[in-house]
Amino acid sequence: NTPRFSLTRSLPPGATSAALAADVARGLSRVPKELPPRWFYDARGSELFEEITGLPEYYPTRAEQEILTRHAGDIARLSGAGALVELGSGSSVKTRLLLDALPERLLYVPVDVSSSALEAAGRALLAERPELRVHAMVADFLAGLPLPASPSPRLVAFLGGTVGNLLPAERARFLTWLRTSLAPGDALLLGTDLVKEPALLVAAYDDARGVTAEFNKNVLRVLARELDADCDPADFDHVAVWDAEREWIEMRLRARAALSVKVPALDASFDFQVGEELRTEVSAKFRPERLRVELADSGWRLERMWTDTRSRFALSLAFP
Ligand code: AVJ
Repeated sequence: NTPRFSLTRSLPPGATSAALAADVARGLSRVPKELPPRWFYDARGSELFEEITGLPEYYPTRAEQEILTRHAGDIARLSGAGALVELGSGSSVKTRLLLDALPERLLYVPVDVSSSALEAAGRALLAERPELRVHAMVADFLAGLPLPASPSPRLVAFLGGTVGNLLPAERARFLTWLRTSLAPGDALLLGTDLVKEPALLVAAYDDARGVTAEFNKNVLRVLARELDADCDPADFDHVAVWDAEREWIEMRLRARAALSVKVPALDASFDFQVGEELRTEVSAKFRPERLRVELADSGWRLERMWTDTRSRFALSLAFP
């Protein structure tokens, strides 16, 4: 009688704040300053992101949902999956659309850096689905964790466009690593946001209600709590810019005045000039043709690519 819910941490306790300390030491001493986006997602950051997905300006979640609503049946049939591994477990609505199309007796393996998000989502799904088993994993999958053992064939879903948080070279490495981690017959379902009019892209990352600004500034709260850093969100402005050449959105935090962020945990302090920016996220947007090439270059065999009716977002099903 195996339990229907389990949660595994792939990282020893303390590893997370050590990784954060290392990222801060490296990222805040370089020019321009940068931090990886994974540090947004503590409990509050995960909640803010959920709120973002419902904003009128933030179209990716709805566009991807539209594709899943139409094609979850095709995805289930083409993959033949008996297990669903979800990287960055994200929004429960999308998970439900996939689960509804897959066999009822299924192992669901959500992998996320936020244990609070995993607990809440996992337990809610179990209550609705008597045949489901959930094996949640707290892990930074972008760091190349070993994928948990699970029945084959498995469908690995990496939704929301999060693959766009990786820089091109990291993305190529990640896609290659993921392919070599899978067995023949397994499948990847990859969500990617598409290039579109810059005004629409910028609005999606700089919403009128300021929820994205709060989400961006949340990383400062994480630094204050985890490393005792003396940074005040009120000292920074939220910035979202479209880099037309590299075709990605950047989120940044811009110092409103010259200031110094002391980080006792590192026995260091980091100076900001007035107007100096800290890059907190890259969110790449894709062209379907370019995406085909990237998948092929990392060894994937693309089975299908679907887009929503307004061609804002793409879902690709590929085999290793
Ligand atoms: C969860 C990484 C897909 O890049 O659009 C939302 C995160 N950042 N608003 C994205 C995010 C700002 C989101 N991903």
